[in-house]
Amino acid sequence: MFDHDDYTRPADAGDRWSRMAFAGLSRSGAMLLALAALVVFAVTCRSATPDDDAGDLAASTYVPVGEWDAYYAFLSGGQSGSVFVYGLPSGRFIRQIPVFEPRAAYGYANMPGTEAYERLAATGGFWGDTHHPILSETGGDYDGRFLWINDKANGRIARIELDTFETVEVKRIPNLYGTHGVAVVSPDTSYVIANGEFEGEIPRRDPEPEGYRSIMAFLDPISLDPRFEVLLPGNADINDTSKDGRWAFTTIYNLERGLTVEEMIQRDEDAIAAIDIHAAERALERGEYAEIGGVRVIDPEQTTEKLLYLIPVPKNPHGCDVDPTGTYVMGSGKLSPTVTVIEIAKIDQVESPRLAVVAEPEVGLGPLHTTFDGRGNAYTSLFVDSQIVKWNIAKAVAGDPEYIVDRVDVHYNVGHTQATLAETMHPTGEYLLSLNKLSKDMFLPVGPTMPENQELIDISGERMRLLSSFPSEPEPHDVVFMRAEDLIPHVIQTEELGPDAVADGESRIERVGPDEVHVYMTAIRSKYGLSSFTVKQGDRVTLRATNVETIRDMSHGLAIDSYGINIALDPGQTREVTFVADKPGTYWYYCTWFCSALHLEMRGRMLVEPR
Ligand code: RUQ
Ligand code: CUA
Ligand code: CA
Repeated sequence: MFDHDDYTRPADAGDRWSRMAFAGLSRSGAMLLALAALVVFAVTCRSATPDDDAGDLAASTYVPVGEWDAYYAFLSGGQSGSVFVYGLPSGRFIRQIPVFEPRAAYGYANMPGTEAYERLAATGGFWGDTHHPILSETGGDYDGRFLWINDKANGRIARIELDTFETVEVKRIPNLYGTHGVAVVSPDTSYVIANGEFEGEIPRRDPEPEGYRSIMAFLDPISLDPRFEVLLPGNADINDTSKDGRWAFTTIYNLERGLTVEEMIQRDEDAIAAIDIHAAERALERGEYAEIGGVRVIDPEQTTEKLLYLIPVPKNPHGCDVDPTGTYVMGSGKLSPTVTVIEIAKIDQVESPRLAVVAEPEVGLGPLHTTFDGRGNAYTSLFVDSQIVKWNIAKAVAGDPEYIVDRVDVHYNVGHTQATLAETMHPTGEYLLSLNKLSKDMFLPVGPTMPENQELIDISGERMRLLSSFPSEPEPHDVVFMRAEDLIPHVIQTEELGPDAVADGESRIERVGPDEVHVYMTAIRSKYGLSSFTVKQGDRVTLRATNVETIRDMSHGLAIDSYGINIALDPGQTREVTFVADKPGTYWYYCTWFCSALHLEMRGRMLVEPR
């Protein structure tokens, strides 16, 4: 065994300095310290969960060979532009769902002329910065239909169908600068909301910072086109919604409307903005909007009815989380060691929005996100302290000083944290994932940049138990879970042969014009319908291929050597690509999925005759 301590840079001497210092500091001193630590990253020591035997911990994540995990975990793939699917509790990596990037194995956006390729090209290109996966809900519970995810880098959002785990829609959101927070409007996914985190002039024209605004877009969940948008002061960061379809919330960390870091941390308070969706819908009916970029845009300052409430939250808050009962929305303080608890029913009933704040428990340094177990406890990630802190909501609201239940060290600098089904009205309170921004020396070194680290924590008991850790590509911001038993019935086994399918025995080549040919091809173990076809140099070739297998998992591919083509085919699937056969000679096509003992023999020739 390697002693990996030999391979690490020396850890900072000030182990746990931040929390110890915090204990003896005033709140404003702690805030400054938090700010400094946000920049330099506090370093803590790795520590196992002390009371537990390693064997017990291993046993609680062990899933026997051939058996299935209890949960799907959908992690945002960060700058990969994908969604990563893991099984939990084992931490098995199951699938990468390509969203904003091409992936040849699944025939996703890997060739010009395919639907997915053209969609990405038209909306901003072949990479993304995905942050927040969200799941469709019916009646406040996950219905297993769709997953949406944002692309902060290109103002986009995408929809994935969970029956096939495929990305089926990608749209750029008009008028929006940097899609960041996304959420479904509970309980029935009446909208998908998306925040533009960056502010700017709307519509985009010559830069004039005085007029900068940001936007929350209310999208049609299927088409992803905005039904309307609402202008906001400052910037819109992370969002969530109430459980009754009425309220959309977002944190704003820059009410200063500053352009530099220094300017953005001037004030002691920023806000959670609450948008009354029903009031916004009534404003639309009264015509109280401007049409900008083809979208109905509401300015809350111009409506007859009040629809925007700004509730003060200290200081540059980040996470915005509604508890499973829909009673509270919580802003995690980031530069303040607090979580601000707002009672949703009070927002439009109190004289000043400040009076809707019913608790502001101190939880530790750098609180970023809060999640829930459905038993009245909240779990807040502490970026600076590198901890998950468990606290009791009712006690905090009642002013009982004993609201902290437990803390667990994580490795290191946690951003998002999410408990199983915590976004629904029925969390299972079983596991929590800590998505840590730094792994430092946790894994085998792979150069100066290390993988990110997820840690699985058992939250079923009073005390948290850190069970396991597993790495991932940068940067898995956030995660959502589905119970395996809830999703499995939705997952398609094989595609139905469609009307455009090439039937068994009907492979052929047709010349349809002087320089235009159509090729129809079947694939089945272990041969193609045509063992060769001949075209003329310069022909436009439309190649349609069908995988005529009826057995699950019997995928085939059809890649053409040196022509940049790979048609990946699920069982039953038909796909088509058009290309110009501009190079003369012999070009083997071959199967890219290892499908049988004669997989290597599953090949044929495209013969391109010189003109
Ligand atoms: S953010 S680490 Cu893009 Cu979700 Cu909070
Ligand atoms: Cu078909 Cu390999
Ligand atoms: Ca601020």
